[in-house]
Parts: sequence; C-alpha cells; structure tokens
Amino acid sequence: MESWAGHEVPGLPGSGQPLALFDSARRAVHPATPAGAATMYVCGITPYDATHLGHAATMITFDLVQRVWRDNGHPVLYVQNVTDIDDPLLERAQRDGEDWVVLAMRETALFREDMEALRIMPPAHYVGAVESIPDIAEKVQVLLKDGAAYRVEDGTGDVYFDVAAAPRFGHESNLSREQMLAFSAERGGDPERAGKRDPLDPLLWRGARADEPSWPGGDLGPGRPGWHIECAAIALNLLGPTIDVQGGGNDLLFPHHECSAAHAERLTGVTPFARHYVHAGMIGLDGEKMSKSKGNLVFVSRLRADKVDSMAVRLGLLAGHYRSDRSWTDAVLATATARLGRWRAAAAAPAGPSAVELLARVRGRLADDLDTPGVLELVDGWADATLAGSGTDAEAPALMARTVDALLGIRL
Ligand code: 5CA
Ligand code: ZN
Repeated sequence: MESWAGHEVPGLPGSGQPLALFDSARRAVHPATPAGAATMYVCGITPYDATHLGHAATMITFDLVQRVWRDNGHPVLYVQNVTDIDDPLLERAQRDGEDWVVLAMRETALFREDMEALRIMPPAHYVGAVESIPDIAEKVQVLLKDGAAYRVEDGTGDVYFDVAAAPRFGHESNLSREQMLAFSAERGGDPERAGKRDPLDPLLWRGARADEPSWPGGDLGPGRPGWHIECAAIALNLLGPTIDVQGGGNDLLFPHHECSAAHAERLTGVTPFARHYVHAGMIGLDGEKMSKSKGNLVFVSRLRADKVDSMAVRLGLLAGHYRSDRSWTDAVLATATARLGRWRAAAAAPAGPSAVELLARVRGRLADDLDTPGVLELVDGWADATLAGSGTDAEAPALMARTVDALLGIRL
C-alpha cells in the first residue's frame, strides 16, 4: 500500500544520546539502543472513520522514537499496518450503506493527508491486511500443523490459537487472568464463544460467512484473518523474528500485543518478539474518553478545515507525556498556539543565547523516555530569554529552529 510523503529533516551538529523507553513487559524504562539499524512496528488505523487526536498522538509518539534513533545515527526500518478488513469496518459500511472497500480507501487517504500535515515521517512499508492475506493464511496453516491452533468443530471454519501453546502468555501485559478476560471481552475478543479450549484463545482465521467478504485460505478454506495474526505476520515478514519496538496505544496492551507476540514467538521459536513494547496513553476530550458512542471525537481533518495550524496541534499533543492518558481541551490548543507564536518570534530574532547547550539538553530529555514536557520547558526558557533581548549569538535562532524541526517535528 502507498505510504505518505515525507519531508526533509535538518541535520544537527554533534550527536544524540542513547534512547531509553518504558517497556510494558519489563514495567521499567530500559535502553532502546539497537546495535545498528533499528526496527519498529506500529499498529496503525482501522480505517472506518477519520483520524482523531488519539491516533495522532500515538503516531507522533513513534515519530519521535524514529527521530531520536536517526539523530543517534541509526538507520530506521519502520513498518505500520492498516487493518483494512475487520468487523468495525464492515459494521460501519453496513450502517451507512456504503461499500466497505471505498470506505477504507477514503479514510486511509485522509489519514495520509493528516500524517503529512502533522509532519509525521512515513514508514518504509505501509501495509494493508488485505494485501497480506496470502502470507497470513500461510502462517495460520503453519500454526495448525504445528498443533498450536485448532478448528472449532461447529462447521464455521473458524480457527483459534491455543494459548496453552504459548508458555510465555501474559509476559507482555502482566495482567491477572481476570483482567485478561475482561479486556478480551472489551477489546474485540470473544471469551464467551462456545467450542474454544480456553476463553482467551484468539481468532486466527474466520471462516467465510455468506454476508461477509472472504478470501481463499488454502487448506484453511475461504475466510478472513484474525486481528492479532495480521500484525504478527506483517512484522515477521518485513522485519524478521525480533524487532526493537512494537508500538501502539495502551488499548493494545492486551489482548492485541500479547497475542501478536504469542503468535510470532510460536512461529519463529525466537523470544522476545519485541525488545520493547511501547504504549502511548489515551487522549480524551475535556476529561472524557474520546469514543464514537459519546460522539466527542476531535478529528485532525476537522481542525485542518478550521484552519488550525497543524504545528499547534502537534505541540498541544507533545505538551503531555506520551504515556499519560490525557485530555484535549480548548485550553491545550490555546496554550500550544501561543507557545508556537513565541517560538516563531524567537526563531526570527536576530540573536539569542547560544542554542548549543539547548540542543544537548533537549537531546537528554528526549532520550529519557521521550520527556516532551521537559523539552517544551527548555525551549520556552530559551525563547523567553531571546525575546527579552538576552544573548548575542546570531546563529542561535536558526539552530533552535533546526532542533525543534529535527527532533520534535515542529516546523517554525
Ligand atoms: N488497527 C488497529 C491496530 S492493528 C487499531 O487499533 N486501529 S485504531 O484505528 O483503533 O487505532 C489506531 C492506533 O491509534 C492504535 O495504535 C491505537 O492504539 C491508537 N489509538 C486509538 N485510540 C486512541 C486514543 N484515544 N488515544 C491514543 N491512541 C489511540
Ligand atoms: Zn496491530
């Protein structure tokens, strides 16, 4: 699938600092410093609606990871998926009397535009579930032959993964069985489904239903892929058995990332699937979780249509730490817009205090689990000093602008 257009990232003098990130499996901040090239897989959208600020915040988080790695001299191989076939997409298309393929194409196109506006560096591979079906089906067949998967004996053709075949199951999310069961029911699983060996067993292949699209699955029979095997297969295919970062929002901690890891580790025999499982916090609106049912989603495209500066949107999302669940409010946007104005004025000043130390300190804050609130405070301090007329370094405003462009993705 086509990715989106990138932009030039300015080079910076000196070198960055080694990145440490919070890993959900270890439940600690741990070095994320690959020996050479870095690999990252981020769970992308299910394109049945427009990109909202939660999606944007998660994409910005992993954009920062990529920027810091590149600043440290690592080539980055980044893969993101599009879940362009799944229940929510079919349900929305059915509700609106629309062709599900057209719906997915339209929302994916809008997502690309939003990513460009927010200056998010594109992945090297942007991959759809549909185009990956032959590869996914092949991996499900391997799991079946290997005894790690089974068919439910009710004539549906549905195939499930046997969590008993994954001795490490639970290591990524660190949850109790009760919590796992609750999240499974809440987040796309089917613990109540009859005929499963364990209520937590996740779907690998859904046998064809009369009113649903389906694809040939070889020995599996016609059907469509389950969700977790989609991401495991795409990541294994393009990045190999071990990746540096598996990323997404914290709604994916369980069951999605746990099950993807279980599938991948069973297929390759290699542990861990990801050296870091990194989860971004959920963005809500005015203190309430953003959700379709509440009708309180803030779409990136709506803000763009209202001529809100995308750099202010980005800066507003960076004002909170990536791991914290936080709210979008009018005040967040107003503060970000004012901050962007001050930074732009300071970047246009004839001189300021040296920005060499600012750059070093910004690198230090980002390397420490992406401490963007700390970074914003540092840049604010430099901008305030510059606007107050202190400092005589004529090179400083340009270096400050390059710093926030390259490391934060904020173009002044
Ligand atoms: N297609 C799957 C992942 S394979 C999916 O979760 N799609 S999604 O459209 O629901 O979400 C896309 C990405 O945005 C995921 O990484 C998800 O964890 C993240 N995300 C969804 N809602 C929010 C939110 N409110 N705040 C922050 N991130 C979010
Ligand atoms: Zn995923």
